[in-house]
Amino acid sequence: MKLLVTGGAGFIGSNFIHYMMKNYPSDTIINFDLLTYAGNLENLEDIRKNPNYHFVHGNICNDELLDYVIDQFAVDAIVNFAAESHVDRSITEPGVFIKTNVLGTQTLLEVAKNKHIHKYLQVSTDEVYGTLGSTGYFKETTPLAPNSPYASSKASADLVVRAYYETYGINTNITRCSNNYGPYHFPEKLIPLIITNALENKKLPVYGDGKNVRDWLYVEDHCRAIDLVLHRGKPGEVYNVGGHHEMRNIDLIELILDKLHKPNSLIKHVSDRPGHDRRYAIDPTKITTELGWHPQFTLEQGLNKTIQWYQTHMEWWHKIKSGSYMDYYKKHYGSS
Ligand code: NAD
Ligand code: TDX
Repeated sequence: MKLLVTGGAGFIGSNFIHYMMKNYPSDTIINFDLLTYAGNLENLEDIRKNPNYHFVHGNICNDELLDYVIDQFAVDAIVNFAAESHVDRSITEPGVFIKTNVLGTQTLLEVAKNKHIHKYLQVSTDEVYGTLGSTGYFKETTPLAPNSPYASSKASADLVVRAYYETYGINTNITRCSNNYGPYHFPEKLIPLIITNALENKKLPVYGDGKNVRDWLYVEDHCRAIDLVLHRGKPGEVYNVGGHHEMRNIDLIELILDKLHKPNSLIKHVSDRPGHDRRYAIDPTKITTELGWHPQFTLEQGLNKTIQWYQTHMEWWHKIKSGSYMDYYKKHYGSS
């Protein structure tokens, strides 16, 4: 397969490229990425020289460049990870989320249509469903009810994907996964933020009462789900991905502190995120029964691996946290 992976220099995209290069060594992978603040080629340093891996610096809104790349490499499938992905940034700067996540997706679909791409896979999120109360699960049939500008941009993109399947018959799939964590996770997100701040004995900002629930999945389990959908997903179908690993933020933070032998006194409750979704939880029955997907890592195992990765890759995150990220951090959290 000749696979165009957009957003491959980010967290999940780079894990996916590693996963694919390991499991399908004769496939060709073209990583197409704009290298925004979240894109980092160091995530792929070890495979940089692999002859089956290619990097193209570009914007998914640039149809001419996409046309050129697809012809040049005879691409037959696209997996779209490229996105603005941080909810908090979408609250202060929603415009770029609409441009990249909605217009970028439509541009990719248009190119996929014109170039007769065999499969287009949109990597979406459970956030498109909005929030749950204390019971219930998101199913593929749950109505879309996004609450943040980020979630609304992803939901909009999903609807454009649907329209390209229904109208033009493109072979599309959408995966909607719960919160990922693991290596190369940008430290603006909760788990890497908590681990790295705790390692530096810095305060750990908890939004509101900390009782919001997220359903955590180790990134490699997500990559395996995408692989299955890419190869065996039924045209036009949506697949929810999640491993039933729900936890309240505050409990998760205390668990991480315990593993790091750091005191709970580092926790600092701060103002809540506007429109903060209370609970996410995925029902993965469809991908489990149709495609045989099961998570391989428990939250305990995944967290241990992740903590160990951040402990042994200090240089990777020190570099990020000493750059323009610190300007964002101070603006968002104040100087503490
Ligand atoms: P990320 O922010 O770590 O990476 C995004 C990547 O996209 C970066 O490499 C960035 O440079 C690139 N990019 C941004 N704008 C671009 C553009 N216009 N053109 C080309 N490249 C561009 O994100 P992530 O956490 O790896 O998420 C990847 C995808 O998975 C996103 O679509 C996100 O919505 C989805 N998702 C994420 C999670 C999660 O928990 N992180 C869960 C479910 C779904
Ligand atoms: O400093 C913080 N304090 C805090 O309490 C941060 C950054 C987050 N939180 C809370 C907000 C959420 O309830 O932790 C939870 C997780 O927050 P994020 O890591 O920002 O993730 P979330 O908003 O749930 O969205 C993530 O999962 C779905 C990804 O960022 C999205 O890209 C993905 O679609």
